[in-house]
Amino acid sequence: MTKEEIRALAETLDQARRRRREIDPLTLAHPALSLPEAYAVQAEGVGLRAGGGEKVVGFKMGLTSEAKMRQMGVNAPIWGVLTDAMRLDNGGAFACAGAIHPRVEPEIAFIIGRDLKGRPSPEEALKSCSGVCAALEIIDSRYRDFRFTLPDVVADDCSACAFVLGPAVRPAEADVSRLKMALEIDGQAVQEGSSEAIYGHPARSLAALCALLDEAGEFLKAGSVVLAGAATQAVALKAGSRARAVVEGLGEASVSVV
Ligand code: OOG
Ligand code: MG
Repeated sequence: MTKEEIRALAETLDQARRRRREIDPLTLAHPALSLPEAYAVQAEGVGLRAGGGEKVVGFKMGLTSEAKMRQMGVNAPIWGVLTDAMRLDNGGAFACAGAIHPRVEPEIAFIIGRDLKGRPSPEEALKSCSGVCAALEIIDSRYRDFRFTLPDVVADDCSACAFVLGPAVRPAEADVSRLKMALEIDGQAVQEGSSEAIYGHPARSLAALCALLDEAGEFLKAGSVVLAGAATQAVALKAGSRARAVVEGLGEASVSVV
C-alpha cells in the first residue's frame, strides 16, 4: 500500500469519527490490508488528531481478555493511542451525541513513573509505574455494528474514544493480580470479572505493550497512561445513565452519560 493510500484510509476513519457516521470495515474494499499497514493507518490518524491540537498521553491495550476476544470475534492483543482529548474527569460527563454507538468497559490503568524502554518483564514494567488506578474505557468503533477484523480495528485506533481514571494507588500498595472488577450501570452490576482476566495479569499486558511498542520503535515515556485492557465484555451506553467501574482495593472511576 502506498503512503497516499494509507493517508486516505486514515482520513476516511477520521471523518467517520468527526461526523459520527459509521462506515464499512476497510477490509471490505481492501481485503489485503495487513496488520503493519493497519498500524500505519492508525499512526496517520493520530497524526491528524495531533494536527488538530491533540496531545498523545498514553496507550491502550485491547483484546487482552477471553471475554473481549469472544465478544468481538478477534483473537490477538492489539494496541492503540490515547490523547488528552479522550480523557474525562472522574465523575464527569460523557456526551453520547459526540459518539456513534459508545460502549463502556471496566479496566485497570497504569501511570508510568519513569521511561520504560525495550522489553521488560511484567515485574520490571510494574516497578516503573508510579500509580495504578481503577478505570473506565469508553470505546466507539467507527465501523457499522462494531464489526471488524483485526487490521480494521487496529486502523481505527482500537475503537478508542474516551477514558476515566480513578485515584492512583501506589503499585507497592496494591497486588493487582486477582482483584474483583465490576462494571455498574445506575448502581447495578452488569459485568463482573477479575483482573486476572486481563492477559493473566495486568502487568503482563503492560509488558506485552512494551514489547509491541519496541517492535514499532517506540517506548513508554514517564507520565504516560496505559489502559491494560478490559476484564469483561463492553456494555452499550445510554444517555441519562451513570457508569462506574469498581476495582477491589483500587477504588472506582465513574462517568455520567449525557
Ligand atoms: C476493540 C477495543 C478492545 C479492550 O479493552 O479489549 C478494548 C473493541 O472492542 O472495539 O479496548
Ligand atoms: Mg478497552
